[in-house]
Amino acid sequence: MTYIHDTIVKLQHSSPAQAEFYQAVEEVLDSLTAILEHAPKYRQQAIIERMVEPERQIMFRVPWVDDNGQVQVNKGYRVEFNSALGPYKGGLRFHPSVNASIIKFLGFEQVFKNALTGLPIGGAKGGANFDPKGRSDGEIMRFCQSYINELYRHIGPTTDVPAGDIGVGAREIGYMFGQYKKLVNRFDGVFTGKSILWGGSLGRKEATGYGCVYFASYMLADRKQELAGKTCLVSGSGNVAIYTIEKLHQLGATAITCSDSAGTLYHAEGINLATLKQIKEREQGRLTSYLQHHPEAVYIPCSDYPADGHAVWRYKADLAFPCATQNELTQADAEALVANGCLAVSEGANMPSTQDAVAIFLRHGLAYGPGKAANAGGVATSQLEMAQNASMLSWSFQEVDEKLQLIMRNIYTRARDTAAEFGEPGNLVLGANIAGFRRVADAMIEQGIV
Ligand code: NDP
Ligand code: 2IT
Repeated sequence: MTYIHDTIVKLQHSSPAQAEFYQAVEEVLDSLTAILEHAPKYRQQAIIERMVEPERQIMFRVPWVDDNGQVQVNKGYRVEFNSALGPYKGGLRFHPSVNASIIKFLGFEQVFKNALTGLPIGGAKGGANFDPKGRSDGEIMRFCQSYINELYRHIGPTTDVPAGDIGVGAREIGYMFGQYKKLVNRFDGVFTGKSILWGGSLGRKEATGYGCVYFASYMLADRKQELAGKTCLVSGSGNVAIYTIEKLHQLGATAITCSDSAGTLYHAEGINLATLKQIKEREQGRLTSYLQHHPEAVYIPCSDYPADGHAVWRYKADLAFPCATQNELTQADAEALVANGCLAVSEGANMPSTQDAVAIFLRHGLAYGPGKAANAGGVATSQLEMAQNASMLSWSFQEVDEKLQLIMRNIYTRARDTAAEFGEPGNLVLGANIAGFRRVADAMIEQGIV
């Protein structure tokens, strides 16, 4: 469709050198051909042109002093993408690879993901090119405080509500909330992923990983399959990976791999979650220390990865859960998964599979849950945290988990039924993109040209 092609070309001129952002936009726009042809109102209202341009982008200097007294300077971002459905909502990523392209791709995905949950939340993303690895607690605190010294004026419980993402967990949320409260002199529910001690929700920490596994179980159920007894490949070893593994094990499946940015761990009898949590949640250590506890496991450093992909995806298993980062599953990895008889892929991470890899999953009829559907349990539970804060109540773990399961089931059926409605049954990429788009686009039309 030339309209879509022209939109991408214009974007490449107006926002140069943003490869990840173009990748995310292209995937969504490719799915929209059918709906754009059937409903001319979206073109007449320039909905696509408006959707690919963030409502507001904030970029700022983040100066701080390290433990040696040296002044460090990082670049901070918050991209407030779309507020048609509710306050801007989305995580913050602290990682050295962060740049405008990465934050924009994440913010763009977040708009459709949040719409798909059916909850009243707009889309945003932020972060900084700060590398927390090897930094002391004091350095992390000073960085978070400096970051908020600028961001505080742009956020608020009904304006923009940040949360965690890569490199941002409960500790960082605590330091950022503390500085925000100091500056505005209000105890607002302005972040999600807060500590349970002061306004966090039970179940938020587990929600993305648990939700991603629930999503897989719904995809499997429609194929008369179940999780119990399945072997699973998981990448990453952070928040999403750990709680994906936990739920897999609870439901009778076995995760045999995990990874970090230095290498991959393979443990044939199943990853020992207690050891993994000890290393990653308490010691902030590396996966190599797992071998001290379980010498029979195998560790593959990145230097030994195949040239065309990632070691994790080369093991034989029934299911795959990419839970680390974008573009971590290549075409060659997808071919290896298919050759090894993989049945389903459920994405805990955002855009972990390259476009070529996705095409292979769809061509071979795998059950494929794209990140904006399969990992939406995290942001959905963030919205449950906002609801608890607004009502000054707190719900039990079981209550939150039941709501999470219902939301994930609704996301799955919405994506599945929309795919069927548009003539591509089983294509959850198309179904998720159209279902998310329709909700945001119709809200934008009702709210006029703003
Ligand atoms: P964490 O920081 O807790 O963990 C990230 C994990 O991925 C770590 O194991 C990290 O290894 C690994 N990783 C990060 N970057 C790279 C890289 N460039 N190459 C290889 N490995 C890498 O983050 P989360 O678990 O929260 O996030 C993981 C993914 O899930 C991200 O794509 C995020 O956007 C997505 N997501 C997160 C949600 C949440 O609620 N937290 C919600 C929805 C999606 P190392 O420790 O060595 O850096
Ligand atoms: O990518 C994501 O959905 C997140 N990092 C969670 C966002 C949130 O607001 O909980």
